[in-house]
Parts: sequence; structure tokens; C-alpha cells
Amino acid sequence: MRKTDNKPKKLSTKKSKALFAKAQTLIPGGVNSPVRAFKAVGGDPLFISHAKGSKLTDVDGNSYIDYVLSWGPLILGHAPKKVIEAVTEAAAKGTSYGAPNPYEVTLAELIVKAYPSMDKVRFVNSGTEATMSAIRVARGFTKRDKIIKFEGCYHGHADGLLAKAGSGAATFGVPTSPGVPESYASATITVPFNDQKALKDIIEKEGENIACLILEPVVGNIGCVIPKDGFLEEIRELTQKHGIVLIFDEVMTGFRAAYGGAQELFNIKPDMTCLGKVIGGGLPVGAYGGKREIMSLISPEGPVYQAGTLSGNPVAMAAGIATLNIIRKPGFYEKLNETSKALEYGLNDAAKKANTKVKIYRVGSMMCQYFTDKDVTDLPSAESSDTEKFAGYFRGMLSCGINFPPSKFEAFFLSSAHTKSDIENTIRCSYDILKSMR
Ligand code: KE4
Repeated sequence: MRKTDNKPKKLSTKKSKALFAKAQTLIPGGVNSPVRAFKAVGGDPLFISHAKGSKLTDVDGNSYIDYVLSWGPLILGHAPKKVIEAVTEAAAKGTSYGAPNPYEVTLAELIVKAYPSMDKVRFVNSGTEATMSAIRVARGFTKRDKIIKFEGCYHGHADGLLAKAGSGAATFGVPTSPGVPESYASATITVPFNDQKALKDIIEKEGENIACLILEPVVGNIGCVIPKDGFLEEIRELTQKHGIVLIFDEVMTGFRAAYGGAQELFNIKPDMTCLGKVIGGGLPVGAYGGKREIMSLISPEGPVYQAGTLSGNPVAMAAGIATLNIIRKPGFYEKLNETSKALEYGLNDAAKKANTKVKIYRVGSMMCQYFTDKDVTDLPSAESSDTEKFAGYFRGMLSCGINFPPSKFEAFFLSSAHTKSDIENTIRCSYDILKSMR
């Protein structure tokens, strides 16, 4: 892997460009997930040849300090030795059995132990499957149809969740994507995040028709938006009072904000939790869990149907177990959060010295940097941050060998593989790029 000097340079990306041209003739948009296409930042996506620790190397041999980390899963960095060993050992024993296996039980036990709000957990293959399934179970449990979500929270691409507020504060959803029937979206009520009044009004009005309220306790899909003091407590109280199942979508915050997720950090006990990303150690794993009386409704124990060919896949489970066995060790989060804090402070300092207005928000080792001088507390304030500036900064940092997420609406992440010199190089590059943008 060519050592990067993290100085701005014109990247040679000939091979990536050729691959992207070919990929676009075979795969919609040339990517298997839209955000990877660089549409929000301009330019063509880089095709990655290999990765190790905190570094990515593209097919043209350029290497980058990586803060995307596969959108959150790689809390140990790329290809950690113990995870690769566990995956290799599991794969040599067969890649899938279509039958229960010991790995599922081990990972389930680790998760239930880490999340006291969960009596039981069911594995699926993505965060989307986890949230989609949790909502179905909540509807089965309450025999109600409507759901509440918050503007800007992303819970995967299940039809009913691709809904946004119509006009006004809290309204029945309208589809955000063609292909989603009005009838699906209209069962989804959308409320502005951090707006306690709008939430209270809609629950007082519709409470008895609402099956569940699902939210990202820290919103990682409009950047990184932190709940205002009392907001999560208010949500817990209102949902309790009206028999609404409270679902914490911790696909991103689970084992990231803290080992026990945002629910540990903010000391709130949801009725159900969705997980993903970190628990698969980079392999496709999602999970949903909750109280026994809710989880007992799931087939074959109960009547609510949910299934999956590769759910509980032994190789994916092995990657998750190896990951959790490392991050649950004492001191892991303290060290990771120290590194993350150093980056947060350094980026703030670089922006100040470059006389650039930014707002940086961090929870644990997930964070984001908005180009704005206004506080960001919800979707509109996140949207009002400078998109063009973000795109220019993204491209500049990439030219220095620093890989941030290619959208201002994404959080970025650190891993235990990020070194002191990675952080120092990133901060220096940030100052250089911001200064060059003045
Ligand atoms: P997946 O279906 O992508 O595994 O998970 C959906 C999901 C659910 N809930 C939360 C809070 C999530 O952040 C996600 C997926 N996150 C995005 C990144 N912001 C995945 C990246 C992508 O879509 O390519």
C-alpha cells in the first residue's frame, strides 16, 4: 500500500473511472447503494482494492485514512486480525447450514447481556429487515396500524418508512419514493425531530391508533443530531402512557455510542431495539429484540411471520462475536472516545484558524461537521448547512488522502485502528483545505 503523505494532490483514478463506466452498464447508477455514487459531492466514486486498519486503498493504488468504515460497522478498522481469523475458521466449517448453529446462540447471548431492555433477539440480514420486522411485530402486538417516525431519521428502505411529512408539523406521511403506495405512507406519521410539542399534540390526538414510534436516538442520517435534554424522556413517557411500542433504531448507535448503545448513554429503556452494522463486524447482520411479551409473538413461537434464508449465518455470526469480544473489554470505549474527542477538538480548531464557520457534533465515536454557524437540531437546520462548501471540502480532503462520507447528511466514524498520526494528519489537512477554500 503506497504511504500517503496526506498532502493535496491530483489523484490518478484511471482504473476507478474505467470500472465505474463498466459498472454503470451493469448496475443501476454503477453502485449497490446510492450514497456511494458521490452524487452529493461530485466526481466519480473510487473502487476499493483492499483495506487494512484505518486505511483504504483504491484500485489505482491511492490510500486514504477512512472515516466511513463501511458506514459504521468497522469499529475495529478494516480486516482486524481476530475477526478475519474467526471468519476464516467459521467459513472452513461451511458457509451456511440452513439450520440453527452455536454461533447464533453465542451472539444472541452477548447482545441480550449488553441490552437489558432485550429479553430476546432475532437475527436478520440488514438494518432494513430489522426495522421492518420490528414494526410488524409492534403492529401485531398492539393490533394498531399507524406508526410515528421523525423527519430526517432513516430506518432503511422498507416501504412504510420511505415517507416524509406532508405540509405542517406532524402529518400523515407522503411517499418519498415512487413505488411506495399512498396507503403505506399514509399510515406513517412524521414529526420534526426534537419537537416535543408537535409530538405531544399528535400523540394526544392519535395515540390510541398508533402501534409504535421508531427513532434514531441520535440521528446519524442527517449528519449527527443529538436529542435535546428531556426529549427522549418525553418520548418514553408519552409512548408508555398511550400503549405505543417504543422502538430505538440503534442500527448505527448500537455498540457505537456506547457498548450498550444510546439507551445506555441516555438511560432510556425502549420496548424494542433494532441493531446492525457493528454486530456483523462488516458482514451482513441485522437484529431486532425486545421484551419477552412482544418477542413471543414472532413465528414460530407466535403468529407474526418473519423469516430469512441466511439469518443467523454462521460466518456472519462469527464476525460479530469476534468483534464484540474485543470491544467489550474494559477501556475500549474510553480509548476510542478519547481519539474521537481529539479529532473533534482538532477539526474545530482548524476551522477557527481558517476562519470558517462549522458546527461539529459528536456522540462517542460517531460525529459530523456541518458548514454553518447555526445550531443543528433537526432536518431543516441540517439542510440549511452549506452543501457546496461540504462538497468542496470532501473533494479537497480526498485529494489529501482522507476519506469522509460523500454526503453532508452522513455521520463519520472512528475505529480503534485510527492512530495519533492519522488524527494529526486529518486535522492538518482540514486546516490546509479550509484555508485553500477561503
Ligand atoms: P441497512 O439496511 O443499510 O443495513 O440499514 C438501514 C439503516 C437502518 N437504521 C439506521 C439508523 C441506519 O443508519 C441504516 C443505514 N445507514 C446507512 C448510512 N447512513 C447505510 C449506508 C447506505 O445506505 O449505503
